[in-house]
Order: sequence, then structure tokens, then C-alpha cells
Amino acid sequence: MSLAFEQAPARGSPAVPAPTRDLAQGLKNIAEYGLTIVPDVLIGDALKRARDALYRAAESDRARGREQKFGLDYADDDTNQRVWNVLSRDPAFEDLAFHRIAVDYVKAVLGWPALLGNISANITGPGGGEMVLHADQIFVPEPWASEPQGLNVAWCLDDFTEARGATRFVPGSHRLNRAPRPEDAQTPTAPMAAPAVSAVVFESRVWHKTGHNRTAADRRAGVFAWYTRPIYRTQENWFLSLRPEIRQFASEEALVLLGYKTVGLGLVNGASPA
Ligand SMILES: O=C(O)CCC(=O)C(=O)O
Repeated sequence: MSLAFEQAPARGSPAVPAPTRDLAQGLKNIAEYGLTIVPDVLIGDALKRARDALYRAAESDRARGREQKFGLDYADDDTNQRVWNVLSRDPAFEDLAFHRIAVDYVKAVLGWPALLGNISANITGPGGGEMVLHADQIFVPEPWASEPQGLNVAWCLDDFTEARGATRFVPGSHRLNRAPRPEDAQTPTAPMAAPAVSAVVFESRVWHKTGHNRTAADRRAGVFAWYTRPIYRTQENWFLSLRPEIRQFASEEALVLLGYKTVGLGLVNGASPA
């Protein structure tokens, strides 16, 4: 049995917590398991608008040869597709990024102000492979502070089932307060099954990965809104205040310092802007 599971919730309790609409209970779930499921959030036509918009954007990216892959081995995985920066693709995603429930969790877990770090979508496709086991705050050097530095709100736009590659979690692993190492890759995980219209809120230290899509024809679309504490934001907002010619004639090093040339963070549609 792995260290993560020894520290996981007591024997006999469910692998993932029961869905709840109650914020206080949700926060307890996040403290104990690292995640909570909020049922029935995308009411009215909100689900259809977001789902249609996402599949339209994904299809458009494919048609233009701009599709982004994700998975354990990008080279061999042609069926999973990531769509970056969905906020700019359709107004339906504003309703997810700034949703009352999402913002309430962000304020309660991270404090305020916080930043929307990214909002992108992962669509698993038939045969799509797993992602590597990871925690979302991989950019934070260890040892980690005792509080999460970020929060993810996953919007289920299709039913998340184990067969379709629902996100898989190591419940309680956030309490290890470290990222998984290569030797942790086979740690047992629990699929986070949740119907479309649900949101899954998980803190940045809990270990997780995209599951393997074992279906013949089903896709699974999730929109992941990632929020962080604002501590390393630049004090001056260069993107708004910089004289344009400074960027135009800037050295490579100056572009790095100003945030225009980057790796991993500060991307534009998944790539460095310069
Ligand atoms: O696609 C998923 O289920 C999980 C996505 C994820 O963990 C990520 O994109 O970092």
C-alpha cells in the first residue's frame, strides 16, 4: 500500500466524497480528500452552450491542423485533444471561469485576490491514453507551504465515467505535501465519476491524471479552470503599461524578464508568445 493511501481517509470511507452543494461540506471534503464534487451546476442551457462551443472550437482546431495533443506519450496519442484559452473562444466559458460557485471556492481556499491562471479543455477520445500522475502546483519549489497555492475547477461537459477516462485521483495525497515522484507513478487511483452538469473542485497538491478512455466511440470533455494565489504576479503590469518599442527592440533576456518569452507559465495558447 502506498504512502498516499496510508494517509488517505480512514478505511471504509468512500474513495471520493459524495457530491454536495454545501460550501462548508465541500471545504471539508477538500481538506480531507483534496477534492469535492458539486452536482447540478450547469443548469438551463449552460451545459449545451459550453459543450457545443467547445466541440466547435476543437473541430475548428483540427480542421486547421492546430490541434494540441495531451497524454502520457503525445507522439502516440492522436485521439486526446486539448483546447487552450477557451475564454477567448466563446462567451459561454466566461460563465464557467467566473461562476459564483467557482469564485466562492477560490475565495475560501486561496483567499482574495486570486488569479485565473488558465482555462483550457481536455477532450479524451476513444483509446486515449492516461496522463502522467501529477499535482497542479508543480511550478512551486519544494518544500511546499502547508496551504495549497492553487485550485482547479473541472467542469464536466460530458458524463465523466471510468470508461471514458474520468480524471483519476489519489484521494488524500495532498496531505503528503509534495509532488509525485517517478516511482509513485503506479499509485492506485480512484476515478472521479460525475455526470455532465457537475463541477469538480480540487486543490493544487492532490495527485491526479486523465484516465484511459476505453470506449469505442465516446468522448469526454472537461473544462479546467485553474486559479492561483497572486504572489508572483509582476508589480508593474507590463502588458498594459510598457512602451511598445521597448518590446520591439528588446533583447532575449529582456523579453524573459518582461514575461514575453517564457516556458511553462505565461503562455499564449500553450506556447511562448515570443
Ligand atoms: O483531463 C483530465 O482529466 C485531467 C487534466 C489535468 O490534470 C491537466 O490538464 O493537468
